[in-house]
Amino acid sequence: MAQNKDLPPGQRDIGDFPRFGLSQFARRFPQKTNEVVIDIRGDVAQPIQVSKELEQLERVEQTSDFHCVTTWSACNLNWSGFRFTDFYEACVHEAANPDEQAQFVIFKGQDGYRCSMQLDDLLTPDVILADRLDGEPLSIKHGAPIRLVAPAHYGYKNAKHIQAVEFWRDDRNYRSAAYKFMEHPRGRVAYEERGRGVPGWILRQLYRPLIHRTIKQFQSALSDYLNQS
Ligand SMILES: Nc1nc2c(c(=O)[nH]1)N[C@H]1C(S)=C(S)[C@@H](COP(=O)(O)O)O[C@H]1N2
Ligand SMILES: [Mo]
Repeated sequence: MAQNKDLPPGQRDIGDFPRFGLSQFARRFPQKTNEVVIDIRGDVAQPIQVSKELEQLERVEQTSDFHCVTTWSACNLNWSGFRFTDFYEACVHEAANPDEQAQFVIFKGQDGYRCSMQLDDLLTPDVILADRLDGEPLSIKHGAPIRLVAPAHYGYKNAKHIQAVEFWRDDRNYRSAAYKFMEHPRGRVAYEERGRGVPGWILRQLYRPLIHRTIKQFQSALSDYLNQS
């Protein structure tokens, strides 16, 4: 455990990388994990599907820390995948042609999860669509077949099991998976943008007591699932 490492405000190294999320998703799992298929839609000229095209992109490796909004952090995770900027430029921009004003991006997971990001925040070199962790194909535990890794943003922006990415002019078509206060429009870790309208340091206190039981819940849900299938 990198105990002395400087972590962002309010974060603690948990020394592990647990499966985690909102409790209503603990028992929901992706149906299709052997193949990447991402629907691109929203305010686009042409809705498209991106699948094998991804493999044409430069593969990048990245070691980064992961910060859950509930205050646990997992350090030095070794991801492999494709830069979101490359994905946007090569697979989305020309083929789907999103409206120039389409800054509001919604990610949807095969488990029904959804979260939003601003396009500008996604077009930085450390944001990747990861399909490998520690040299292995991404497991169901961590987002098979592909997930977003945005280390400067809280875990809840790092959508797992991605099945659709939508580019919208505004947030009219968006229903947050959680209570509204739980999702900050940007969710940057460095600025402690944990939630909307509630200071980050208050949410720290509110969330911290939930970590242990949430990890247990997600763990037993996954082992039940793996045992029955
Ligand atoms: N599809 C999907 N993505 C998700 C979630 C989820 O429940 N479903 N939970 C989010 C939250 S709150 C966190 S902290 C991270 C956890 O990622 P992990 O399970 O790989 O640790 O995934 C995020 N992305
Ligand atoms: Mo989280």
